[in-house]
Amino acid sequence: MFNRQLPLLAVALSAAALTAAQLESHKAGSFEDGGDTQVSAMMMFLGNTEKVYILDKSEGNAAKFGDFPAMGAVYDIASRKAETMAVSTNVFCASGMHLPNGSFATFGGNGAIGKGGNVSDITYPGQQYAGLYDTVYGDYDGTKAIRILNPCKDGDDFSSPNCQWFDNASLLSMQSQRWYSAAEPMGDGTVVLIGGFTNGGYINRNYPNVDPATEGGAANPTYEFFPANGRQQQTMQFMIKTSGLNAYALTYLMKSGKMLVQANYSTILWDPLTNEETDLPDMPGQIVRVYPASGANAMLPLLPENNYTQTVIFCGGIYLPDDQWGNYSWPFADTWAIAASKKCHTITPEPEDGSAVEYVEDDDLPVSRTMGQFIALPDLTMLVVNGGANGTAGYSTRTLNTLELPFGMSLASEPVGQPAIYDPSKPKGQRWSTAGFDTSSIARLYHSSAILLPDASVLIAGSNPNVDVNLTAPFPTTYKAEVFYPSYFAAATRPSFTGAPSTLSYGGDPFDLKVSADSYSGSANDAADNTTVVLIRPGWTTHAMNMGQRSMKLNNTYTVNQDGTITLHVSQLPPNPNLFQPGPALLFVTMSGIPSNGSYVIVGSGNIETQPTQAASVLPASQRLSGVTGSGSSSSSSSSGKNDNTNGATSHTGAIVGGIIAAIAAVGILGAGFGIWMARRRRAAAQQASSLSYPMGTAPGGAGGVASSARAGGPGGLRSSDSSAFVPLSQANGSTTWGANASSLSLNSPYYDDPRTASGEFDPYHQNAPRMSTNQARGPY
Ligand SMILES: *[C@@H]1O[C@H](CO)[C@@H](O)[C@H](O)[C@H]1NC(C)=O
Ligand SMILES: *[C@@H]1O[C@H](CO)[C@@H](O)[C@H](O)[C@H]1NC(C)=O
Ligand SMILES: *[C@@H]1O[C@H](CO)[C@@H](O)[C@H](O)[C@H]1NC(C)=O
Ligand SMILES: *[C@@H]1O[C@H](CO)[C@@H](O)[C@H](O)[C@H]1NC(C)=O
Ligand SMILES: *[C@@H]1O[C@H](CO)[C@@H](O)[C@H](O)[C@H]1NC(C)=O
Ligand SMILES: *[C@@H]1O[C@H](CO)[C@@H](O)[C@H](O)[C@H]1NC(C)=O
Ligand SMILES: *[C@@H]1O[C@H](CO)[C@@H](O)[C@H](O)[C@H]1NC(C)=O
Ligand SMILES: *[C@@H]1O[C@H](CO)[C@@H](O)[C@H](O)[C@H]1NC(C)=O
Ligand SMILES: *[C@@H]1O[C@H](CO)[C@@H](O)[C@H](O)[C@H]1NC(C)=O
Ligand SMILES: *[C@@H]1O[C@H](CO)[C@@H](O)[C@H](O)[C@H]1NC(C)=O
Ligand SMILES: *[C@@H]1O[C@H](CO)[C@@H](O)[C@H](O)[C@H]1NC(C)=O
Ligand SMILES: [Cu+2]
Repeated sequence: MFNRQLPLLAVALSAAALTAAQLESHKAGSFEDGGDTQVSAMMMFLGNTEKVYILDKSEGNAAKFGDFPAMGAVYDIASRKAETMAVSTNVFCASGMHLPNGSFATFGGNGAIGKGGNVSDITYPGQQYAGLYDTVYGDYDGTKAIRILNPCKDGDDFSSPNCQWFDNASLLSMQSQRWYSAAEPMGDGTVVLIGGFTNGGYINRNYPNVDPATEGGAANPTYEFFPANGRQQQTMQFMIKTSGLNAYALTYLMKSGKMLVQANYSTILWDPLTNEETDLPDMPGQIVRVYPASGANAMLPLLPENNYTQTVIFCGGIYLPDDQWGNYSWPFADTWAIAASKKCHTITPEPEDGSAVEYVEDDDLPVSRTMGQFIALPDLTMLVVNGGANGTAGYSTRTLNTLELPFGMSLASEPVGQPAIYDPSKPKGQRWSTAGFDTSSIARLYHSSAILLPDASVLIAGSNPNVDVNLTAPFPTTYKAEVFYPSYFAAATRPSFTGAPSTLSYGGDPFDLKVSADSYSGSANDAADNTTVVLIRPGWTTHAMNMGQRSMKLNNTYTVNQDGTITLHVSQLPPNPNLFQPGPALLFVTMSGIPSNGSYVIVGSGNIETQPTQAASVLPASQRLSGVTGSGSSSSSSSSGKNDNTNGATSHTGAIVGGIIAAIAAVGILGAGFGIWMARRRRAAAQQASSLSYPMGTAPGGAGGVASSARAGGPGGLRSSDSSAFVPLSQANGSTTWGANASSLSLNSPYYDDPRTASGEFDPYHQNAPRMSTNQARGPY
C-alpha cells in the first residue's frame, strides 16, 4: 500500500534548514512500497540517519556497477531509491558488524562465482574449484575478505574513496576462509569471528560425520579477532561439538565479557580471551535455532529496573531427527512439508542471584516460523517479521528422496507475511499479538532482511532462495522493499526533543533532553512519568538475524517546565561496555509508547580500545509541576502537518521527490559533532602509504593452505550446480575426496600473504590505501 503523497511545499533555503512542512501519513500496521533495492537485499545495515547499505551475493543482477552485475547498493531512506556501489569480493553470506567509530565491516563470503552459481572462470593456479575471479560477473574471491565502509550522507562525494567499500584482501583479510561465520563484538569493540564453512553447503557436515572438526577441510572450527593485533586464530571446541549445525552460530556478549554461544541444540558461555567454555543446558526439545533452522533470536531490552539483566529469546526454528538434517548437499527430509516450530524459549545466562541457568518456555509464536527475525522497537517491544511456516533456510536442487522440488530451490514454504509483536513487559500468556497488522503479499524467505529505520518504521527487503537470479521461480529473486509501520504510527503526535548528544559514555554525568510541549497532550506530570529514553542498535542483518542488535532503556528523571516542555535528565550508559558495546546507535524518547525519531549517537570512545568508564550517573530528583499540559493532538490521525524537526531527519517522500529532499536532511545537530570528530580523525590519520603490495591478480596465496585443498570438488571431483545449490559446495566424504591427511593440516598457521604484523592491523582509512572508486578496480585482472 502506498502512502498518500502530498505535494512537497518545502523549499530549502539552506542545506541545514527545513523551511516548510511536509504532510504525510503512514497507516499503522501497514506495509508501504519501499522501492527497488537494485541488488537483492541479502544483507543490510543502517549506516546513518539517511542511508541503508545493501549487499547481495555475486549473481546476475540486472543492475550493474560499471560493466558487471552489482553486488552492493546504497539506499536513500527519504527517496526510497538505491544506487549501486562497487564491491569487489564475493560477499555471499558474509557476517558483519559495526565498529566503534561508526564504520561497518563485513567478514568472509564465498569464492568467486560466475553464472548459474558456477565456480568463476578464473581459478587459483592448479585449483580448478577455487574461484579467484570471474570475468562475466566481475567478482573476486571473498572467502577471507574484511571489507570496511565509512557511511556517508548527502553532501558527501559518494564517488570518493572515503564513501566506498574498502575491499582488498591483499591488504586486509582474515586468517582463514569463513563463509557463514558468526561475528560478535567484545566490550572494547574488537569483533570476534567464529567458525564458518570454508566452502559451504546446506549444513556443515558430511554424513556420517566422521571428521567433526574440519570435515576434511570444509569446516572451519576456529575463531579469530578483528583487529587481530598479532593474535592467532584458535580452535574452539564448541565448533567441533556442534559440527553439522554451527554455521552462523548465535552469539551474545554477556555482562561478564563472556559470550553466550548457541548452535545445534547446545549452549555454552565462552570466554573469548581464554577460550574456556562452560556448558549451559541444551535447547529444550532439541529445537534447532541456528541456520538453517533459523529461529528468530534477540537479546531482550536491557532495563535499569532489573539492573540490565541480559535475557536472550529464541523463537521458532525447527526440530528434525538427526539424519534428516542431511549433509552439505541437501537435507534428507522434504523440509517444505514439515511445520517449523512455534516454541519460544528464553535464557538468562548470568543471573544476578546466582540461580541455576535454564531455558524457560515462553508464549508460543502465533504461527510456526522459520527465518522469523526480531527487530527491537523503541517502545521496548520486539517485532518479528519475515520467514515461512514450514521448512528451513537454504536452497537446493533436490533432497534425498525428491528430485523435483515443488517450490523451485526453496527449502521453506508457506511464507508468513504478517508481523507479530512480542511485549516482554506483559504477563505470560499475553505477550504475542498480531492485532492490526496487515499481511504482506511478498514472500520473504531465504536471504531476506529487515532493519529498524530512524523514524521507527522497519525496512524489509530481499528474499532469494535461488542459486542465481530467478524472476520466475515460485519464490523469486526479490528486489522490492517494503516499509512496515508498527502500531505507534497511529499516534497523531510523535514526540520531539532537542539536546541530543552526539556521543554517550559508560557512566559519567547525566545529560538533558528537552521534549517539546506539542509532543504530548494532557497532564505534563503524567506524560513525564510515562516517558522513557531508549537506545537501539539496529544491527547488521542477514539470515533472519540482526548481528549486534541491542536495545537499552537509559535511566531518567525529569523536570516539568511552566511552558509545557519537559526536561529529561538522562543517565549515560551503565559503566560496563559489555552490556552495550561501543559504536553507533539511535537514541529515542518514547512517551506513552509513542517514540520520537531516533537521533544518531556514538556510544563510547570511538576507538577499538578498553572503553573509559566512570561512576554510574547520579540523576537529580524529578520536579513535577501541576496544571501544565501538552499541546499535542491526542486523537490518532492520518495526517500530521506539524514538522517540529528538532531531532529527526526529514520525511519519507516516496519515489516522487527523489533525491532533492534528501539533501535537506542533513539535520544539523544529528551527528554534527561526530562529523567533526571524524574529519579530525581523518586529518590526523597517518599518511604513510602501505609499503605492502600484494596485487590480487598475482598473489598466489589468497586461498592457500588447507582450505583451498578442500576445494577439490564433490563426488568424483565434479563440481556443478546440479550436485548442489551452494557453489562451490559439494563435499564428498573427507576421507575419499580431500585426501587422508587433509584434516590433520594445521588451520592455525597464517597464510603467507598476510600483510599483518604483530603491531596492528592494516587500517584502510588511515593509510591512504587504494580503495575502489572506479570500475577499473573491479576489472579483469
Ligand atoms: C555451469 O557449469 C556447468 C558445468 O560446467 C555447465 O554445464 C553449465 O552450463 C554452467 N551454467 C551456466 C549458467 O553457465
Ligand atoms: C547435533 O548435536 C548432536 C549432539 O552432539 C549430534 O548427535 C548431532 O549429530 C548434531 N546434529 C547435526 C545435524 O550435526
Ligand atoms: C535510576 O534512577 C533512579 C533515580 O535517580 C535511581 O533511584 C535508580 O537507582 C537508578 N537505577 C539505576 C539502575 O541506576
Ligand atoms: C548490577 O550489575 C553490575 C554488573 O553489570 C554489577 O556490578 C552490580 O553489582 C549490579 N548491581 C546490583 C544492585 O545488583
Ligand atoms: C506445511 O506443513 C504442514 C504440517 O506438516 C503440512 O500439513 C502442509 O501441507 C505443509 N505445507 C506444504 C506447502 O507442504
Ligand atoms: C527458475 O526457477 C524455475 C523453478 O525452479 C526453473 O524451472 C527455472 O529454470 C529457473 N530459471 C532460471 C533462469 O534458472
Ligand atoms: C503510559 O503509556 C502506556 C503505553 O506505553 C499507556 O498504555 C498508558 O495509558 C500510559 N499511562 C499514562 C498515565 O498515560
Ligand atoms: C521524523 O522523521 C520523519 C521521516 O524522516 C519526518 O517526516 C518527521 O517529520 C520526523 N518527525 C520529527 C518529530 O522530527
Ligand atoms: C589491492 O591493493 C594492492 C596493493 O596496493 C593493489 O596493487 C591492488 O590493485 C588492489 N586491488 C584492488 C582490487 O583494488
Ligand atoms: C550427501 O548425501 C547424499 C546421499 O547420501 C550423497 O548423495 C551426497 O553425495 C552427499 N554429499 C556430500 C557432499 O557428501
Ligand atoms: C573506523 O575503524 C576501523 C577499525 O579500526 C578503521 O579501519 C577505519 O579506518 C575507521 N574509519 C574511519 C573513517 O576512520
Ligand atoms: Cu546464505
